[in-house]
Amino acid sequence: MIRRISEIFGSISYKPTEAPSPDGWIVQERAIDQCRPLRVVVIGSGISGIISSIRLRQRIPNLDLCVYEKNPDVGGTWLENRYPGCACDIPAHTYQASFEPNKEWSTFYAAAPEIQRYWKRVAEKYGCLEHIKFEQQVIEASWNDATSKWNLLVRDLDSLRAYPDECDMLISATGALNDWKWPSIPGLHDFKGKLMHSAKWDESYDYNGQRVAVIGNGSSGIQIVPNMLPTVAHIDHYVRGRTWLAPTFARNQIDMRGAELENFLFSPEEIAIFKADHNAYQKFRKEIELELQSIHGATLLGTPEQIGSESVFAQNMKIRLRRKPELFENLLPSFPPACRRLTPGPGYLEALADDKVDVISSEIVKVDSKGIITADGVHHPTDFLVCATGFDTTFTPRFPVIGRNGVSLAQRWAKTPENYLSVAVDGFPNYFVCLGPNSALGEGSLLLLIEKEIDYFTYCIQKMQRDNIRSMCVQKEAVERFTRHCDQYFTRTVFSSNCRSWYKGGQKDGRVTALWPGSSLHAMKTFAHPRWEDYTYDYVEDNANGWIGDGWTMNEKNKVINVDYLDDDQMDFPPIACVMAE
Ligand code: N01
Repeated sequence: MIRRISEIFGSISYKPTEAPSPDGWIVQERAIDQCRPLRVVVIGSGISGIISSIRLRQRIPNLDLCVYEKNPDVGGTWLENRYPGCACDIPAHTYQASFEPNKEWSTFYAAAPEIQRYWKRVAEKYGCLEHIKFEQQVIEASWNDATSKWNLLVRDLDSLRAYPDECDMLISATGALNDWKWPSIPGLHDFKGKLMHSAKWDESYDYNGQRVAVIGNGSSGIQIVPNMLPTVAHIDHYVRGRTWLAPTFARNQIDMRGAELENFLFSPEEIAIFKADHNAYQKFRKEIELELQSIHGATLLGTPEQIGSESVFAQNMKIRLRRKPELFENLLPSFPPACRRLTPGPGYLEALADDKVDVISSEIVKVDSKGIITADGVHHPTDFLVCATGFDTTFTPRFPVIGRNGVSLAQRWAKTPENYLSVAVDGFPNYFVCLGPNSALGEGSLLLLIEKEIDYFTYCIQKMQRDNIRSMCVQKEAVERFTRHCDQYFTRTVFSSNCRSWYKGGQKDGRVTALWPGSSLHAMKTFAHPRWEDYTYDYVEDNANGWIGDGWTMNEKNKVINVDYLDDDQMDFPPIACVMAE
């Protein structure tokens, strides 16, 4: 129930006066719940950018949101990556927004175009598109301490004109694996056949009937080899390091359907049941989610799950390589499973055992105009050379991000990408990173982690509005503590074992810079309650008392009195110990 004061007294306005105060006047002319206007810029409209756009608009009043996207469409990695077989190797029903289940995924592991279409639908449904400026690339960001704003330089990719912008809060949602790079192999660019990187695929190129070389057996190479195999004449697959292949999740779901992993399609009848019966869908979805969330123990050295996984994985690989048993010995790693990123690789091991594939483990020495020369002196002629060789994983942004005292993020992270909870860095106020260093997962649900990181950003921005804060910055000590915590945590995990991995910046040993120190359920709890004491704050008009305002609430200032706190649905009824007689 509400009442408008003007109904009683008409609309006489009140002007406060500042009485002289020897210590300075600290009563600030604002209602206690007045939310000051904030401009937030998000860089990127992949999954992180879309979820940020949804949650910020849902939770932050008085928000001016702008999302800059270099591409002509949303989807990020799922828009850009178009190599043959590009799909998510996490089951589709666990790789979607928690609040927007898609009951119509066509396959168990969804392909890139279907994932991109899903995120485009989500962006449309929640009204994100009108806030996204496409083909606009942020090329510089610098913090201005005097104004407590980020000054941006943005390039219009059509006219190539650069123009300035500014914001109170900057969120980097550019993705951890977006900056693809050529491998450093002598002579690579002397090659006269077709040369392509997995992350920059030219879909117009017809490789049918060709002799192909695929360098790299990371998650991309593992998907490319079986998917090119049916139409090419031959594949030389260059495998520098050994790798584990995982048995799939939800094996019982696959067995139930009598399907194979490679062709696990949901039937129209099953999709119709999911759509008609939400409980049936939830049961199915949660069963797969439960499996995804149940393997954290296998990442900790010496646990029964970790020790047990080696023999289960080895047995699975042996069966899948039964046509060429000698390959099993050549591929079996000496490091534990999950040290490098694990993938089930549907069809990969079976493809390696195909007569059209040669697995080459002799090191690549150089490339010439016609092919690849390996350390054993053999020249391997090739028509089409595919580098599935990964990304720049230094986490340094591709454009200058300049924080306090003129220090750039590239300088701050020159030695190692120290951070706080993967989302913040000292010296860079009002700046949050989605999927920054130490935010990837070796198991569990990455989408859950992304959502919870973004929740955390919204809690921080809400605090800035509530407490009249103009800038908040994580403390150096908190960054140092988290860095030390990560270093100690990872000594007990498989990720620190002796394998080359982008989790360690492409090194065999060294710091684990890419992974979250815990499970995704652990990340969910971590991000639920920001530790405000780990930040420092600057206040609007340098008045730390501003948060309490001038004694009014917003409604009262607008001459509206609201007593809905007496409604049953707003009442916090305590549990009753005994029922009293009337
Ligand atoms: O890259 P990688 P990726 N000579 O860095 C080899 C995500 N992803 O694009 O292991 C010879 O993992 C290198 O060899 P080595 C996912 O998070 C997800 O495959 O360093 N070889 C390695 O084998 C994944 O982890 C999906 O000895 C050279 C490979 O190239 C991440 O992206 C799908 C070489 C690089 O592997 C990156 O995967 C695809 C050289 N000079 C990707 N240089 C999903 O399904 C490098 N290599 C969700």
